[in-house]
Parts: sequence; structure tokens; C-alpha cells
Amino acid sequence: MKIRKIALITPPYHSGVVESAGTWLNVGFVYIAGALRAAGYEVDYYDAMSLWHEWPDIRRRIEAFSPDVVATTAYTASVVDAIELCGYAKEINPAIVTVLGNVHATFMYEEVLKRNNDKVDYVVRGEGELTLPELLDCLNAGDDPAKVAGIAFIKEGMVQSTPKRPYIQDLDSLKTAWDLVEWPIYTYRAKKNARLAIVSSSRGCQQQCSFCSQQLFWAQTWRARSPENFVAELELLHSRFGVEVAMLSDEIPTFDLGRWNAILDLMISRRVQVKLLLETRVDDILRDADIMDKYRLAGVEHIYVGVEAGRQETLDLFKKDTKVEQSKKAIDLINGADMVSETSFVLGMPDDTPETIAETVELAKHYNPDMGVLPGHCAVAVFRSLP
Ligand code: B12
Ligand code: SF4
Repeated sequence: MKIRKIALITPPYHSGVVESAGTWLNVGFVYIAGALRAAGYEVDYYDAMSLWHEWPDIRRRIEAFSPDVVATTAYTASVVDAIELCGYAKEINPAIVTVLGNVHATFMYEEVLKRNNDKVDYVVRGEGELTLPELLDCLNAGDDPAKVAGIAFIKEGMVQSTPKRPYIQDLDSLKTAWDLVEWPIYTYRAKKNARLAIVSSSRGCQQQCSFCSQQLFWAQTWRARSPENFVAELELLHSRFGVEVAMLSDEIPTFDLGRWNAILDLMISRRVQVKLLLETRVDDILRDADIMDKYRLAGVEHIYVGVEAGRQETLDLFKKDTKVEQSKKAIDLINGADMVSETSFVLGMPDDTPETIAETVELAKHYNPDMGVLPGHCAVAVFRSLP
């Protein structure tokens, strides 16, 4: 059988808090679909999560598209549903080849494959744009998948993993499949259901926060698209698909000040009609204190900074490389420039007690963000009244 049709399906996993703010597309799939199409494959981008589809809906969509491959994606939180989805696809048609990617699969491929070798055929480790088309071409040629860098699979009862694939250096060259996105479902509830995209302007992070998978996923590297290429994409998303708000998926979009300034300048001079939501580091906000108004003028409306803890010892334990007093200043700067500030605190460390948790909650109030996320309780508290 020749592989021709690929269904990219998000697992029907739901997490509550983030989904209450909006409906979020899968930009990783937009890139992978772009690469698959460029390699000659037919793709169904199917965001079962955002459509709130359940298993019978998923069955109908798989039966209607009749894919040769079902590929899905897994964070740690969503891996159980992702694996179930692979098994479900095989129940519908045992000939379907299943592929699992993303951060959990990348690190936990051995466990995933050993426990689920009847459900998951291949794990793609790291970036998928080059690896997945190459794997499918290899299978179509009847060649040995062991030749494909960046994958893992079971061979003769043993988990085989191939060498790591180098990171893609020219991010401007990547193809995207924005036309496959089912746009009407992606809305940002906090802004009158404005049409919402997720975009990626850079990949990576050079920090070493001990609780975070991203520094390992990107091996503490950072690469970026050019300002022109990125801003042109925002313009296209607005003019062709009506996008009004975009969240940056970047770990640290502001890492290179020269590039970031160039992006803001282009957005201002070209009057880009897309508002940005982004995440960055406390120290980058302090660095940019004198251009906060420029952020706002360019269209940045919401900034998330990871404060994580109110005690310096905990921040040092996390290798966060920030000082407690810097966090308050960063939030004041964001609030002062009339942008929405959001931050999170880690609760439930082994040495946390009801008293230390209460202290963290009090400190969160003192910091005065618009939104403080206390994930240990999976709760969001709104502290400041929004404009
Ligand atoms: C955008 C985002 C979201 C969006 C996701 C929307 C969507 N449908 O994709 C929303 C806001 C819904 C979200 C929610 C959550 N998120 Co989130 N999210 C992110 C964020 C900021 C960006 C991810 C992204 O789009 N990156 C850009 C794309 C281009 O890269 P990528 O996704 O890594 O994809 C590439 C590769 O991984 C690979 N790949 C990925 N999938 C696949 C699949 C196949 C088949 C193949 C071949 C390859 C492949 O190829 C892609 C292209 O190179 C990351 C942090 C970060 N900066 O990366 C956190 C992150 C992924 N989220 C995280 C978490 C914990 C969550 C929640 C569980 C939080 C919660 N408690 O509720 C929920 C789960 C929601 C859900 N229902 O699944 C963690 C995951 C940690 C972990 N190790 O598991 C991260 C890493 C944040 C962090 N630092 O902790 N999130
Ligand atoms: S700065 Fe953010 S993305 Fe980078 S390692 Fe720390 S928590 Fe992760």
C-alpha cells in the first residue's frame, strides 16, 4: 500500500482553564501540513480538541477521509488521549499507520512504544517538518526507517531510536497550510470573540529552568524568523483569513532586541491590524522598560511573564535566573503601559505547606497582575479590573 493521505488529529483532551479564554489552533500541525503537502501528500487538519468532538465524531471524520496515516500530538497532559486516538484509528482500520509527536513523545518515546506497541507505530522526536515526510517517503519506498533521523519505533520487540535530527535553521523557508484551518471556531473570548491565531516567530530558549521541558526540547538554542517574513504572515492572516488577534507560541519572542524592535517598527509603520498576546521573561520586560509604549502601539495587548515563586530560594531552586523584586517591577511596567499582565505561580512543591501556599497567594495579590494562574489548584484569579 502506498501512503497518500495523512490525517493530523489533535487528541480530544480538555484542560479547562486555558480553553475558557479562547479556542486555540495547532500551529505545529499548520507547519507539518505545509511540509506534507509540499512533499505531495494529501492532508486533513482535524482539530478534534477545539471542535469538542467525541469518539463517535472522530470515527466519522476518519471514515470520511479514509487516511493511510493518523498522526497526533502529545504533551504530558494529553498523552493518554493521544495514544487512545492511535489505538482507535487502528480499530477503525488496522492498516492505518500511526505516528505520535511533540514534547512528551520526544522524551518518553521508550515508555510510549513499549507500553503501546499495538497502538503507536512511530514516534517523531523533535521538529516534524522534515522528519515526517521523510519517514513516509521511506515507507513508500519500502526502505528501512532506521535510516530516518529523529524517530523511534519497535523493531523485533526492541525500541529503536535513530540519531537526533539537527534543528531547522532557516525558519523563513518553512511552508504553512493556513488554508486548511477551520477558522470560524478559533475565537478569543476575552476580546469579543475576535478571530484568533497562534503564530510562531522563533523557536527555543537558552534558559535552564529546572521544571520546564522546553529548554531540553530545544537544547538551549534559539532561532528566529526574519521580521519581514513574520510581519508579512500577520498581514496575510488578517487580509485572507480575518485574524484579529494572534498568540505567539514562542518561548521568548523578545530574546534578540534588535529583531524585536524591527518587528514592532514594521507593525507600526505598516499599521498591522493584528493584536498580539505573548509570553516572555521578566528580565526582558525590564530591559525593554523604555519601549513599553512601543509594544502597545504596535499592537501587543497581553503579556505573560513566568514569576513562578515568591521566595528567592524557590526561584534559585528552579534555576529561574530572576530576582523576586524584578517580577513586581515587570508587572508594574506591563500594567503601566495599559497591557493585560498575566503570570503564574508554581504551587505544591514538596516543601510547600498551607502557610507557604497562603503566602504565595498573598504575594500574587501584591504583584497585582490582571491574571494570576495558580496551576497547583488549576485556578485562575483575576486581580485587577480589565480595561
Ligand atoms: C500554544 C500552546 C498551547 C495551546 C495549544 C493549542 C494547540 N492546539 O496546539 C493551548 C493554549 C491550548 C495550550 C494548552 C495547554 N498547554 Co500549552 N503550550 C503552548 C506553547 C506556548 C506553544 C506550543 C506551540 O504551538 N509551539 C510551536 C510549534 C511550531 O512547535 P511544537 O508545538 O513544539 O510542534 C513542533 C514539534 O513539537 C513537532 N510536533 C508536535 N506535534 C507533532 C505531531 C506529529 C505527528 C509530528 C510528526 C511532530 C509534531 O513538530 C512541530 C513542528 O516542528 C507551549 C510552550 C512553547 N513555547 O512551546 C506550551 C506547552 C506545550 N503547553 C504545556 C501545557 C502543560 C499545557 C496544558 C496542559 C496546560 C494546562 N494545565 O491546562 C494545556 C493542555 C491543552 C490541551 N487541551 O492540550 C506545556 C507542555 C509541557 C509538557 N512537557 O508536557 C508547554 C511546553 C509549556 C511549558 N513550558 O510547560 N498550550
Ligand atoms: S525561560 Fe520559560 S521557556 Fe525558557 S526554560 Fe524557563 S520557563 Fe522554560
